[in-house]
Amino acid sequence: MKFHLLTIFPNFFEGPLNHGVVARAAEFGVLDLKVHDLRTYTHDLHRTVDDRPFGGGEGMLLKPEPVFEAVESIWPERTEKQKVILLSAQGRKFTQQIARELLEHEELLFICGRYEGVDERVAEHLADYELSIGDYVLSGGELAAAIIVDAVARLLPGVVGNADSTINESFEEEGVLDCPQWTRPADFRGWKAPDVLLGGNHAEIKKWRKRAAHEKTVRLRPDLLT
Ligand code: 9D3
Repeated sequence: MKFHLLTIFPNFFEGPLNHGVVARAAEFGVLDLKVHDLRTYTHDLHRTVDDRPFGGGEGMLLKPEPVFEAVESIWPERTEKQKVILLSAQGRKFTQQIARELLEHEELLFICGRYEGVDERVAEHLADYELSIGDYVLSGGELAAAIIVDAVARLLPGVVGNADSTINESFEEEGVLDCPQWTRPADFRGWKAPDVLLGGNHAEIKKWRKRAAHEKTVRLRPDLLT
């Protein structure tokens, strides 16, 4: 699978995407990541990518021309398997279900918004998806894009050790959180791991975990239960 990241901060992704699962996917050749500097697609001396909003208002917007030109230059003949994703604070909220849907495409191009936003013609006439990662204010789309790349890349076959370890995950089939877990030592500063988990009664353990997962979901994520 191939991911393109279009940004005014091309160095931004050196940290988040060069570690762990995403880096391994790239090494194994199941993932190809390309970062593109939006300013490459400007023509003026100052390499201008932003301008003021019509009708007035705070701040600046990303201009449409460099964004359209970048996408048309990266994909001179765009096909059905190539999808453009605009990251914006107004987007549909990214979920595990959308991660699974994105996995079906061959190539994804992420447009990282900056400033107060992006000219609406990018959302209307260029992007296939307009996504947000949640209801909080970021300073741009780069972190959001890195998060979505991570969530999709780890689902690629052969990545997490990925025969079936990503098939039954929280939020997806079950609608409850993972059960709480403990490791050694069994007694840490007087806080003990539950006895049932230390014994070998697997039927009891299974029952206990199901109950513990449900209780934790009620406490922290009642919205998942409905
Ligand atoms: C006037 C209100 N604006 C600033 C407080 C709205 C606004 C503009 C631009 C809010 C955020 C941004 C920049 N954010 C993104 O580009 C962004 C984002 C986000 O802020 N939250 C969650 N997901 C995303 S994806 C891209």
